[in-house]
Amino acid sequence: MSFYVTTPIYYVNAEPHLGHAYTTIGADILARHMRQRGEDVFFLTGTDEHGEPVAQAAERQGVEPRALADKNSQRFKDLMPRIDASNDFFIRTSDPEHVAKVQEVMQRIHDNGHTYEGTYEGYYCPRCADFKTPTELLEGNRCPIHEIVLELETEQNWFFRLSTFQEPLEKLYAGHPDFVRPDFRRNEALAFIKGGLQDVSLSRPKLSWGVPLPWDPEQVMYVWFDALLNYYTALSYARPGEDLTERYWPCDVHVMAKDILKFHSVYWPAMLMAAELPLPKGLYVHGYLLMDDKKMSKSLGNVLDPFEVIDRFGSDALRFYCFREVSFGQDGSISPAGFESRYETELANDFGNLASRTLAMIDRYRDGVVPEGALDEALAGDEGGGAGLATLRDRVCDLLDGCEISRALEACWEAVRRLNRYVEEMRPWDLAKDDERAAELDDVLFNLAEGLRVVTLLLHAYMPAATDKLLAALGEDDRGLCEFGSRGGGVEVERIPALFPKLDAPAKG
Ligand code: ME8
Repeated sequence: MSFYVTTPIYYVNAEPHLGHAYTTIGADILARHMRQRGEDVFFLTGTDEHGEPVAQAAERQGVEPRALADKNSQRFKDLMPRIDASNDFFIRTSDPEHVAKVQEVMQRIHDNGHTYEGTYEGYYCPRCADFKTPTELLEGNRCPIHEIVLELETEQNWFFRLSTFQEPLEKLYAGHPDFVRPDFRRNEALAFIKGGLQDVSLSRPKLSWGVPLPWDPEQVMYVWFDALLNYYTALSYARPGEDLTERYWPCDVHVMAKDILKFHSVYWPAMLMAAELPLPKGLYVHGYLLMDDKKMSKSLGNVLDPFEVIDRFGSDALRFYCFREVSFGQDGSISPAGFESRYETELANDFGNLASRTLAMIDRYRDGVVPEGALDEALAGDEGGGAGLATLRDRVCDLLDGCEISRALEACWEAVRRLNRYVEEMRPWDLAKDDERAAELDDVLFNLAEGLRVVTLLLHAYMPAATDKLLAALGEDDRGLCEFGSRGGGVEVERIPALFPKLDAPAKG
């Protein structure tokens, strides 16, 4: 089966920060996991380059919008291999193929009678590229997200008849309870729809940095219409000479934070209905990474540079930390000190030690060959916290089917801890002293190697680099997911240096 997952396309008005890395890593974990399940995966990310946020940032810096877009888009592109994102394509909305396809779809929406010309008056936030309703504004007509003072703007432009999609959207939500996850975000989206939908402006007359309306080239498309369509247009040109639309559309899941929920849960399905295109199967809306209790954002300036974090902790640790510390779906605070603490206690101690002691004991007691043994019923079973290894794979798959990335990671971590407890309980170092108990030692080492292999395969989507090393050391070439007990003994393993070596200098903060 095919599985198509996307991230938002990021604005190129500034460099990437950890918030962008977070969503991208989340989507990457889903993509990698589904590939391990044998699905035909397409994972898309990219940059949103048109419209006011970029035009204004370029003006402030005294450069052309295209120059700023080229520079920052490249920073986002460079980020992808650094965070081990396995995206199948990187779309730029300045790609001529994207522009042409957007014009084609918008012309269809126009031809289908869903547009008209009118006058708009409202408070416009150039950073959000969005008009705000008076109730959304902070005191002093300030943007609720960027906290900047907004101007009242009046302009002549084209409108999209969003109001006529109120009923179809309500029907969509009634018929697809999973369209927006988690549930509380679905309720927010539905409340917005039920509150009454207003038509929205579809073009901007004063801007030149954008996609011209095919039927009125004096106006450029409101950036959100151009941006949302990236999820659809990318498939038509991601592979030269091949159109992937049939193969992957409709999308399985669009991943994003709650700041852009309205666009994805209301505008986007309405646009697709207007263009008579199939709707995505669902959205997953996560919370914000906070620094000092505020949303990490370039306009507030409280950002962590992902490149610096990776230089210090490595990509695996970043990928792990984000989804351990901040439960996917909720807001959560992160800090350099928090990174350090989880690195030491969970990566170096829990997982790193389990790996090194398992490999070391097989090396020392059995010359580096996993012995044959019998599966330990207690380790396999679900009693004592529901962390049984026999059901681990299915539980993780079910959770990741619902994009529950943190809960699936927690299930794996329970298994890591359970395996560590198993070592403490079984005391293989004592068994090794007694030749009469050689068969018991075989069983323990067999179960440890097998448990570690199964959990490491599940963690591979989260920490691809470290798990690759460990799986190679465990003599496992395949990356497909396995059941506990599916591999017998007789496999050679080798000791490797610490997967998560001690950090040198302490982090500040
Ligand atoms: O909104 N915590 O682009 P953008 C978690 N171009 N995620 C965060 C975050 C934080 N503190 N800060 C940013 C746009 N993100 C549009 C999208 S899509 C058709 C167009 C992530 O550069 C999160 O995924 O402002 C959020 O939704 C996205 O970056 C916004 O990126």
